[in-house]
Amino acid sequence: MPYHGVISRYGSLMDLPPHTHPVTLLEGNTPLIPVQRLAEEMGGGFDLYVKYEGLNPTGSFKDRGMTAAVSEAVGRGARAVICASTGNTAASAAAYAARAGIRAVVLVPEGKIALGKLAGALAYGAQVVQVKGSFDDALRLVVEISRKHPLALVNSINPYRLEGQKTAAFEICDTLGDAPDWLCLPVGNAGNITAYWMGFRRYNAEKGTALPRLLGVQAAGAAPLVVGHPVERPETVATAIRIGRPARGEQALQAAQESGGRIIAVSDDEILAMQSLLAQLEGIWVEPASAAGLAGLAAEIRAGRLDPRAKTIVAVCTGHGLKDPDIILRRTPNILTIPAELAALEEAVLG
Ligand code: AN7
Repeated sequence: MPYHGVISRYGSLMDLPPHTHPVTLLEGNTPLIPVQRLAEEMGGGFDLYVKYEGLNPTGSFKDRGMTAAVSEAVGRGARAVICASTGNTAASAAAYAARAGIRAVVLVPEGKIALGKLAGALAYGAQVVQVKGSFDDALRLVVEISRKHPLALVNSINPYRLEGQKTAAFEICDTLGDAPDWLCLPVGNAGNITAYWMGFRRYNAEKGTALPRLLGVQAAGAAPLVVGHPVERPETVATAIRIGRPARGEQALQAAQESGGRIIAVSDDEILAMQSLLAQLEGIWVEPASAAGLAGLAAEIRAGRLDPRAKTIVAVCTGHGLKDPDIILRRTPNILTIPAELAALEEAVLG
């Protein structure tokens, strides 16, 4: 059967109102890639998979939630959507608004958004507004303006975003035949971990699949759910999750706890080391934030905190490496340049 996106595939398990008018870019249906060399590198003894969400139409998992939020908004006659974003939500909202023929306004923290995301939002024709402040400031502003004016808010405060994003849990269960023992993923505004837990619980109720333990991973400089209070000046190389006041923080903590899992923090160095390891060992290039789930898993294993009965582990890699090319180029200062001569090439390659 031809594939028509997550609403078409899983709509019967999504709580969307009857007026919903599907707007899709055929998002979802992303690969669950076995990464056994990486598993061995971490110590082995389990099957490890990457749910590669960077292969969605705009390069991140946000497209699953955006198809749902924009479809609902368009169905009730919205002519414009608005969001605050560290980048990926902005690009996704811009693309789905374009697809629907409506306007998109995106607020981003000035100077703190990766190049591929900013370029994406502009390419899809959104009005991009930079805020002198953090993502948290931008979110406060879009909540305020959307209360006063007919601008449909498509941040993950919007419940339909979670309805869309929970389909990734369905796909994982459908591919594996059951839920994994652990699911590891990055946590920023905490919508995605909340949505996954909704999805796994729904499949558990509908189909009797198991419930995984959730390992949510924040960046150490932006870890409000680990330190237990909002972080006023979040800072991390993983700009996607540079968030100090997560909108769904309480639900995320509850999901982690209910699942028998936890939310932890890893350093920027651990995130960047994992980004390189995944790319160079498995050929999967993800943006820094997307390596946080795996970096957290590696840290738990090193500390001897991983339940040895865990046999199947899925790490969600939320965004494509192409979103943030700068981070790689900045870490690679000297690329060899040679004259266009065979002798020079031989010298360079063969030593
Ligand atoms: C690659 O785009 O918040 O915990 O505004 O882009 O559901 O927020 C992005 C978040 C993980 C965290 N990985 O997900 C935004 C935004 C990537 C991301 C997250 C984000 P949530």
